[in-house]
Amino acid sequence: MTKKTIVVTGGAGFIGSNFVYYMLNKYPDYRIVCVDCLTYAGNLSTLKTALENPNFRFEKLNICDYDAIKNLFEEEKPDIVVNFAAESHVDRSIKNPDIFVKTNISGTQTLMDVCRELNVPRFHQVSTDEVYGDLPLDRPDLFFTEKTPVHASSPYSASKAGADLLVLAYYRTFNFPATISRCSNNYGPYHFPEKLIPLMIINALNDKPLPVYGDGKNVRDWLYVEDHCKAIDLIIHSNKLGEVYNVGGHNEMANIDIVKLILGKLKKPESLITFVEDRKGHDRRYAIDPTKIHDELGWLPETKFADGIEKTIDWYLNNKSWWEEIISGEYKNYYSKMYGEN
Ligand code: TDX
Repeated sequence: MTKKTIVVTGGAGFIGSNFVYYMLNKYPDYRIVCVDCLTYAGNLSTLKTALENPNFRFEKLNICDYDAIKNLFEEEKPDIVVNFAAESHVDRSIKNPDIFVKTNISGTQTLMDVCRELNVPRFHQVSTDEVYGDLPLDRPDLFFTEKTPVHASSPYSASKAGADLLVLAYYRTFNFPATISRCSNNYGPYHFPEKLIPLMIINALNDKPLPVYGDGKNVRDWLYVEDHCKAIDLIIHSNKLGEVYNVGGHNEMANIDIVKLILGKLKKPESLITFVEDRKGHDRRYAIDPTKIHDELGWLPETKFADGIEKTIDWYLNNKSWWEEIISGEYKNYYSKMYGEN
């Protein structure tokens, strides 16, 4: 494999950091340049081991800052840019849509404009199945395919859909060499504690109530984060351009079943479950049809949920200092505003 320089934006976040480690391990000759502006969800301690690797560089930059990104790209001459940088929490987008539009849409546009200006040969946009809206619970035969119309429900998913449309428009108008992946819910190490799985693991460990929205019957299609990294690796090393790939695990589960499973694994009582007010506009079910990426690129999810959740719980048990530092900081204010308690 020829040596490449890959810029990973949002590489201090959950999926981005997993991708940084995946690539550093798999391609010891590659240079991985991480761009992250270290918002609340980006954490340098996540990249501690990567920072010791001479093939890794970290730059604290905002993807909306055209000049700074251009300077970096002029210096590094990336072969590939993979854009993970995004505001990603639906509940936060309901409270404050503004930053979602700025980072997710304008940030993507800025990155693509720099890439066009400097003729970067390849750009990949990491997107989400949420751009398709949701599916009804009583139609288990329905799945999102790449042909499903974009139909976002929350300010978060609308901002991701907006970015996707821009990427496809750049491909069509400027022949911009881009691809998009739309993944289902990821889980695994370094998942920020505001999201369902880490929040429930951490609250259970701390004997705190587990806040389940609505009736808990909403369904998500869970994918172990490493399988997602493998899919992106295949896409960016393929010669496909202008294509969208759905990435999902065919692993649908109701929220309440996940919560009960976590409690069972941690030997904590189900009395910790607390049903709380539903999320506004709460999507009912996400389910991905990953046939295209399987047929064209040979991707299949490898980690079974039973194994992935075990590994994830172990990771949170073995990395308490990582999440304890987060939940004792600014996150405390978010948590009490969101859930009305400390
Ligand atoms: O406290 C909670 N209680 C609860 O019942 C939280 C945080 C969530 N939930 C429910 C809402 C959802 O039905 O759990 C489900 C999963 O919620 P999140 O972890 O917030 O994920 P979701 O809204 O499904 O979006 C996630 O997957 C798609 C990511 O946050 C997105 O960034 C990604 O694009």
